[in-house]
Amino acid sequence: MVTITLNGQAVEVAEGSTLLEAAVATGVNIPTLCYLKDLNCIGSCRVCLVEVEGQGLVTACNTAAAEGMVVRTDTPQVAAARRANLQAIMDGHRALCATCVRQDTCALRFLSSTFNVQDADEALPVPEPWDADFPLQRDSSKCIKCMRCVAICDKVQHCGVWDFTGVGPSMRVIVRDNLPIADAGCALCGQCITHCPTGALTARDDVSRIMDAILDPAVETVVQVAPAVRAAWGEGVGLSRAEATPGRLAAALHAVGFDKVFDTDFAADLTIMEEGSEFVEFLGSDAPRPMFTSCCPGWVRFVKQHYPQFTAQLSSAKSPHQMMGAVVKNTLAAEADEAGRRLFVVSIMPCVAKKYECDVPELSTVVGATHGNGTSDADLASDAPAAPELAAEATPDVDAVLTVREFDRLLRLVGVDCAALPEAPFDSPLGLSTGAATIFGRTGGVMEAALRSAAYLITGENPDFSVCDTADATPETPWMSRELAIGDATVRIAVASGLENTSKLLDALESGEAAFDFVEIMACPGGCVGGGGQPIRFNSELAQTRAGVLNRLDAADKLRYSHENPDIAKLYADWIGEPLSHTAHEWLHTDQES
Ligand code: HC1
Ligand code: SF4
Repeated sequence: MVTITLNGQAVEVAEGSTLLEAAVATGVNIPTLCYLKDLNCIGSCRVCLVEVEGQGLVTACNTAAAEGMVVRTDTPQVAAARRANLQAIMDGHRALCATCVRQDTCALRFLSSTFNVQDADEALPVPEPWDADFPLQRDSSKCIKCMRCVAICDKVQHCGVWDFTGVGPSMRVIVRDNLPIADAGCALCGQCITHCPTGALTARDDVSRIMDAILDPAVETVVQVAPAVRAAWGEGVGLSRAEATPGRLAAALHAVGFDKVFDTDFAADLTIMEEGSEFVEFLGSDAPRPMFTSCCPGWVRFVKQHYPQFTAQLSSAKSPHQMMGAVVKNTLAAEADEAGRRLFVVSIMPCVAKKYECDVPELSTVVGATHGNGTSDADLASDAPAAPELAAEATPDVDAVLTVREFDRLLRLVGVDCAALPEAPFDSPLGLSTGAATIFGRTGGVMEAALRSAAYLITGENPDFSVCDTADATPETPWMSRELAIGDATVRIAVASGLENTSKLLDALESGEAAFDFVEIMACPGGCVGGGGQPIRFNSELAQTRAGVLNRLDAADKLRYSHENPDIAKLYADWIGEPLSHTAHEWLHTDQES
């Protein structure tokens, strides 16, 4: 330990601590813009200046606390120096706060108003060209060169999309090698967005498309909401965690004007039926190990771009929200058609990559090709109802995806008073789900849900697995692994989240240093609860808190096994037959190598 004097008080801090860490540990606030703990301690914004006796002004984020140091954070001189540095940053920033989607969560705006910084009186920077259709959007004129995106993308997500060029005032953040963003190896995890202090990085805004669909009488809007959304949506509309219940979420979706409100959790249960059955078949085969989960499009994009040798080992199951879209389009299209309406499926997701996933041509459904026209296949239950004729037509499973941030904005736009809403159920029959589905939203949840049902399929009994949680992954233990006895089989599983951790696991698999049967990967640290489309609170990592919400919902659920969801059983009886049937393959699986 070392002892320093901080604002007149003697303070003991761990050896090696920076002055910023010493201040945080003692409850003294020092403003920061570029600092990211352990990842980006470069002192480039110079907003964390403090005064050290004998040294003058130094940056707190990268100055080590030394025995006997006398430090002041609270003098007018320190404040004036911070203000001058903030003004210099603002002079190079195109501040369009009135229309910026980050206006409520922008660290620069907050500090600028606190420090009485003025709008730039110099020529504003001009935004560099950008692909307006790409799900990740960048406005270079709002970039303050803090390098947080470079650090998170390189050190946590292993993608290396961002780089910089030039030095001093001419330094610019760029896409590596000046590549078009679509060719730069971006997984679309969105972590650069949630760690950007300003509105320089955002997700493509699709709110207007959804408003147009809601207002069009010829369109029947069907919305679904991802597992991890229920743990975070209230953050952006001022609800406490106790107020932001799944029932109030369903009510809010109705209040926005969606015609049908379904739950992606239902489709997560369906995914377990398909992927769990696929895994049981896989276990009995000599296919190369391991089988990988496929529900995270950030991970799927990453493996295809960075480790294509593993692509063939992805589960063929579509992700739950795509399965939901396929089920909706196949089972409800005829009814909508009779009413002269066209179905439009919207997913509310904690995710930016889902905006890409819903546009993948292979993830579409040929409505009318199977049961929509009454031609049931052999494995369909014999008493299944024949649906009216429909012309066979390819349609995306999901028409549009909104992030949670966009959804919260939609609620504010429509003026929904969420706190006053009485709770409402999700619509039937695609709204009932189990606790196993709810934990999909956090790392380890898909694995646990799949094993709950795979074990039942193998032994005929419900197992009692402990939680597979990698929230505490460290550089030394980047993934969690277990060996589980299921019936006569020993199943070796591993779970990783974050793409740097994932690369370490893939490298170990490739070198033979590790061997597993089933591996769950989620691109975002902590899983979808930490997703790139979730609400932003500057310098707060909320994944673990949100995971706690999902774990509590699972523990409180009367149904905790996907195979016990009665509406899933009915969907199979009425439409699909059984897991891995011909219809299941047509609706719910995809060729990952195409
Ligand atoms: Fe996810 Fe999934 S859990 S991918 O993290 O498999 O986005 O929540 O919706 O589809 O169910 C995200 C979350 C989500 C899918 C499910
Ligand atoms: Fe999207 Fe979840 Fe994957 Fe992140 S972990 S990219 S939020 S699906």
